[in-house]
Amino acid sequence: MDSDTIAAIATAAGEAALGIVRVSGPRALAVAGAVFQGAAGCPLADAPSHTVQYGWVVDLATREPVDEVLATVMRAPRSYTREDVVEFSGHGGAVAVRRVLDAVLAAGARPAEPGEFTKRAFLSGRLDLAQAEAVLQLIRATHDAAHTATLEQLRGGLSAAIRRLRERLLAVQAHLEVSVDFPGEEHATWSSASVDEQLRDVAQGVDGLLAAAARARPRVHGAVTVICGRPNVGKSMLFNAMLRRDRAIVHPRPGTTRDTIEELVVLDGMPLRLVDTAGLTDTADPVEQAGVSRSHDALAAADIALWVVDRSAPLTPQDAAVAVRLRGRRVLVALNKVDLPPQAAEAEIRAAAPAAPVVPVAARSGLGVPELETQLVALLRPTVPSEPEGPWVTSARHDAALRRTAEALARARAAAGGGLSPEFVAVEVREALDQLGGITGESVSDELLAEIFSKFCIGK
Ligand SMILES: Nc1nc2c(ncn2[C@@H]2O[C@H](COP(=O)(O)OP(=O)(O)O)[C@@H](O)[C@H]2O)c(=O)[nH]1
Ligand SMILES: [Mg+2]
Repeated sequence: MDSDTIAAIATAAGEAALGIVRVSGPRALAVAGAVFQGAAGCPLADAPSHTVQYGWVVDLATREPVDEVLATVMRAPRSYTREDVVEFSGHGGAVAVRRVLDAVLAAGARPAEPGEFTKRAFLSGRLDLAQAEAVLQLIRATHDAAHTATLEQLRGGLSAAIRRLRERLLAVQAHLEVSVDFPGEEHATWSSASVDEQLRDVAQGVDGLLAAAARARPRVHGAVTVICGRPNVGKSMLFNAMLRRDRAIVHPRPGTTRDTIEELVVLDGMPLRLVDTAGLTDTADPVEQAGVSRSHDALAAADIALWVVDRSAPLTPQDAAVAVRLRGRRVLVALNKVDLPPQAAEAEIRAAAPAAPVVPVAARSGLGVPELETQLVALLRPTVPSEPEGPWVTSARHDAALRRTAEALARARAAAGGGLSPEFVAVEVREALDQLGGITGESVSDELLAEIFSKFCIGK
């Protein structure tokens, strides 16, 4: 393990009451102590663990004051990294906290890499990999459900479920390996039926986690809400109205929106991945055509379609074609441009999307948009669980690893059922174990670790 002493600013940049510089490593107390002048005169190196000392950070060379701070001392192994840690809480803002960091670096610490504190927490065994990743997700959580799910992961909920599955597989593995090592010996005879039964149990556990993840997806990552309709009905203007800012280009010329644009909005605690799309139309323009094809893809993945219809113009065959596309999907109709004299017959629109509620709006002024949002949430709320029914798998990496586990287990069961010798079953069980171990970090490459932790911010 790396024995450098590292330091970084742990708080966000910008004007703030406090700024925290974190120092971790075998020399943390010496390094931080070299630039700390305690008001009580007690050197940091003598401070008991888990105490706070008031004083000043001073320039190493000149002893000029740098900032007024509280120094928190946490001695190994009772710290985030399980190393000696000192945290200076000083003033926030652009200068003070940076100057404290500079002082600490001058005293011999090295700047931490992104995620290095959490990486050390993982390497020292304080957190497993799923928990370490939860730290990153927790920092990035944009709404309560994401926070709840990642907090559960940080507390080890997912890790415990994975560990239980691994333990059962390890028992199967041991059984198979004995059979491989001592073929034909009495104690080594293996029953493919019993192996299959145990593998089936584990596979059911894996499937259960995947199913819970699929159910939780809209709650944690946002329900995919695709704004669709023919060109020029005001999709982009409605998108902007719902975001309360000018995100997408709005223009009277049809075909302005070429690509899909996605933003997260949180309505009454419900996260939505709001997608603005190119108008659904037949077009000869290859670029617009590519946009239309993306719109179709977005629609295919939608939890709900927000169909925008321009009430100020008669319905067109293009509108009818969109309605056909939306058949069988969950739809909410935004009857737009109600600030203009009506042209489209509402009965015709209701007939085109019989099950869909219709909300009149004027995207331009924002009229009706809150009602539209209330309807949207009312339609989505019953479809997504409000509480986790077990650990929620929230990361794409974990989801992929679970899928590969399920595949390996299916191959293992096929081998066992097909009368193959235990070696063949064992290879697949080993693969399943590796995939599960990749989630919690028992079996991960250094490259993968580097990649995971590089996504962290500096100071975490
Ligand atoms: N009067 C009025 N015009 C609107 C409204 N919403 C959109 N528009 C206009 O309709 C045109 C097309 O809007 P845009 O959002 O680009 O449509 P999109 O092609 O469906 O994305 C623009 O000129 C907008 O100013 C509305 O509620 N009232
Ligand atoms: Mg548009």
